[in-house]
Amino acid sequence: PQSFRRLEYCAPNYTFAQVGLDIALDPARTIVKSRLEVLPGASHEAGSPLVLQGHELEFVSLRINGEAHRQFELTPETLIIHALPNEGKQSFIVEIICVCVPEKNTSLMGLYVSNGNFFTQCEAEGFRKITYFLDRPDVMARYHVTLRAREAEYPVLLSNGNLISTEKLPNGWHSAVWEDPFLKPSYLFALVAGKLECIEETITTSSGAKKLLQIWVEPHDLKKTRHAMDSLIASIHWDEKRYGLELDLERFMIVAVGDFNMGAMENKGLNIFNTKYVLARPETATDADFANIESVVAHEYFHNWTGNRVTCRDWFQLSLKEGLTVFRDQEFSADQMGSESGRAVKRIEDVRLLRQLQFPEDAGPMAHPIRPDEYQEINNFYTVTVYEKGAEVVRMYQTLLGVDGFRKGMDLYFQRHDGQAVTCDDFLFAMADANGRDLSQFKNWYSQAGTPKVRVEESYDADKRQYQVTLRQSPAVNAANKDGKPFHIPLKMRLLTPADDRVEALLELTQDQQTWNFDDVTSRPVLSINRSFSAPINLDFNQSEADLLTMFSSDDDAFNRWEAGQKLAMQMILGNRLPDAALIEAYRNLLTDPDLDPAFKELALTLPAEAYLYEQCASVDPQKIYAARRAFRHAIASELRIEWAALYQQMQTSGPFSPDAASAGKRALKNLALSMLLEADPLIWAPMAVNQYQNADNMTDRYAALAGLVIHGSKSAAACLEDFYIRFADDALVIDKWFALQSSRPPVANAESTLSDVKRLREHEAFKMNNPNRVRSVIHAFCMSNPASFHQVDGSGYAFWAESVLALDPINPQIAARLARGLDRWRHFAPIYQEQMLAALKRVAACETLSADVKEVVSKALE
Ligand code: HT7
Ligand code: ZN
Repeated sequence: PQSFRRLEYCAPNYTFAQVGLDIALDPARTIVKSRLEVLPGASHEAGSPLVLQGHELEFVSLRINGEAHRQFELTPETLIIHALPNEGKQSFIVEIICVCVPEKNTSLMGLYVSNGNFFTQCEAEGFRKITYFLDRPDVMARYHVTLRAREAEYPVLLSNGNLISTEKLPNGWHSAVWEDPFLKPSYLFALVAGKLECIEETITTSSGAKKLLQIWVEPHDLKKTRHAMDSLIASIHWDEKRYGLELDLERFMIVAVGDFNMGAMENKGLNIFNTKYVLARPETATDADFANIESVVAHEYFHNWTGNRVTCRDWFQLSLKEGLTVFRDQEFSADQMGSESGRAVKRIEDVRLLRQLQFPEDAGPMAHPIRPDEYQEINNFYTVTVYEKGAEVVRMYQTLLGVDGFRKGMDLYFQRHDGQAVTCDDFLFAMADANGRDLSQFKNWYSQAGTPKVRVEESYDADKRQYQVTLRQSPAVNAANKDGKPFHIPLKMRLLTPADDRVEALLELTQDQQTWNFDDVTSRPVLSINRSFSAPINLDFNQSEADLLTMFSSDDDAFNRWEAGQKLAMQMILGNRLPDAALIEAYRNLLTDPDLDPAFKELALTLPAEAYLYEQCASVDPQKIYAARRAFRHAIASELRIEWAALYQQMQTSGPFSPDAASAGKRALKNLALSMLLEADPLIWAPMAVNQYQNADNMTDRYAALAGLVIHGSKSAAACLEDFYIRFADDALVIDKWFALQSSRPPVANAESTLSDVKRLREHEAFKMNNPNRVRSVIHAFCMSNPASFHQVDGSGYAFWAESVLALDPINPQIAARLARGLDRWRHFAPIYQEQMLAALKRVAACETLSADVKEVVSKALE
């Protein structure tokens, strides 16, 4: 298979000044006419051909400067045009006509049909499925787009930028002309056509300009768009206030589509969203859904500057826009929480996700630096490493430079690079230059994979009242990280002493080993280090359980307070121990503390996920870990049953539903209490859960009650599941929840296996193999989010995985490749599991017609 390498980057030999597109939309035969004003590019050599990418297109004709042109070659992936009139610096016009077939496009890349409407997805390399083009992000052009379609079926015609004109055409057709005033790469092109309606708002931005905001959905979904609109308005104001960045278009549109490979897409002025990240009403969406919508709307909006105005030179630089934009959306969501403790809750949630998903990726066969050096299929590199670790790297600039220093860096970045396609180095130089700092060692974060480990050793001299800490870093050594150069690691720390000595510092660990001394420390302190998770590392620190308990009850850094509790629980679970009396007492004190944020309590009493526990083991036995974790949970549930019952009452909310952070936190703690009560005494508490299920006025509470009944194997679960399906049969996103809940059910004593349920769900009339959300809610939920049911010693879960990857691949390689990642870490498991996983991997690898996407994943797993 072909590999692409970062260091082989060549500037384009041609570029486009203007792109004219005339697209006659027809599901069976869409005719695309392009008119390209071509100029010599940075690497132009006289006589060189113009090589355009094109994929699954029917070529019709080629003209140059108005004349039919016959000197060209067609390959399955390219149109190579020779004998061009390009001597000197003059531009020439290339006109191409080609045809694509949207109704047959199940990959959901390029132009496709979803529920009778047309949509596009061009990032990363989908534009070449619409027309022949220099489909690379460093070719930026102005687009003038004419859309044509039958008016009765496609009354709405949208594209990027400003609407210039509309026209009625013969035979029931109509057209719309759109012009985007900004330079953009092809991956930001979009069109939408169909029977859609919108809600709209006009807002005034910081310069006093009026802007039109629209959210387009299928008519029956209009009532579910308010939260997305509020989130968009909040995002626009936040970007003005925090970064001085204003919306640059007269009109900004969001469109929701039910068939979509990812969360959303930041096409210039025409963001296209998975319905999951737009549609919400209290009766159908959970608090988590409301929060996700807010953050995804913000993320895509923030791309308008970090991604669109300044874009990536090549796809190796993906983290330039994604890491930065995730950091921005994290900061936005933290600010929306409305309190300091809310900010900490958001930070804990983000770190939890990073450690559950990114740390394993960084330790497995697909490990790559946030700026990868090589790929076979770029779609496989939209990873938690590029996104979430990338965001951590951006956060470290802010930790090192301060919030003001970071802002200066951002200002310089836009001053230097607005309208350009640039690299991660350009971002680093802007940060360094704006602050007069040498960040050359910081570059290692971009080039080395793996989670660094930092070992902590400490000593205290009571006579001298001196405390000493030594830190040693060891970059993870793996295939993707051969050099193992030391990172520049910012570690926030504080010494906790009864006298509150207020010793606080930002330690910059830049060498393999460094020692710091602190004077006037009145007694042996407890070291609180990597506060707020200031660096994405693993700490190797043998802190005593007594010190961890001190931190769990009193660290003023909420992240480290939570972390101490996680560490205590983790050590006990992995040692197959139950919580001891001291820990139960600490839990009790925390749960009954009237001053603590309920959302924080919920996080503190939620045990580390199985995926994170796996990371602490040399050889994983999923069944043993599940049993130990479940026993630990059962003990917390039983020992604290009085507290749980009290909390269940105290955390009831009154008045109309609001998704704000404080109300959501109360619901989260109430529903954790319900789940714990079911864990402790399922027969006693099931009626209360059924009551909550039946009487809830919002999806958070209804779903939590249903999940509690299903997970704890209650007899009432079946009837409630049936009721849920009938109640919400018309709402695809809620039916996804119904599927996902059953597929992610952990093993229940005396019940049929979850796998047999999943196989039955796959035959359900509402299951659709072509719809990514539905597939994710059944297949991915089982294989990727239900470890205790998936990892069976008989290999039945893995056989199902192999079957599913092979079935999905011809339909949608991206979705299949995500699933293929499910066995990445096979070498990390106990031998009895390994053998079965290997057999399943080999079965997939043996398929001769695998997509490049799946092939890359399974061949790296088998390397
Ligand atoms: N930038 C967007 C990436 C994306 C995408 C990539 C490949 C295939 C389909 C896709 N849909 C969206 C999403 C984002 O980070 O905002
Ligand atoms: Zn993004």
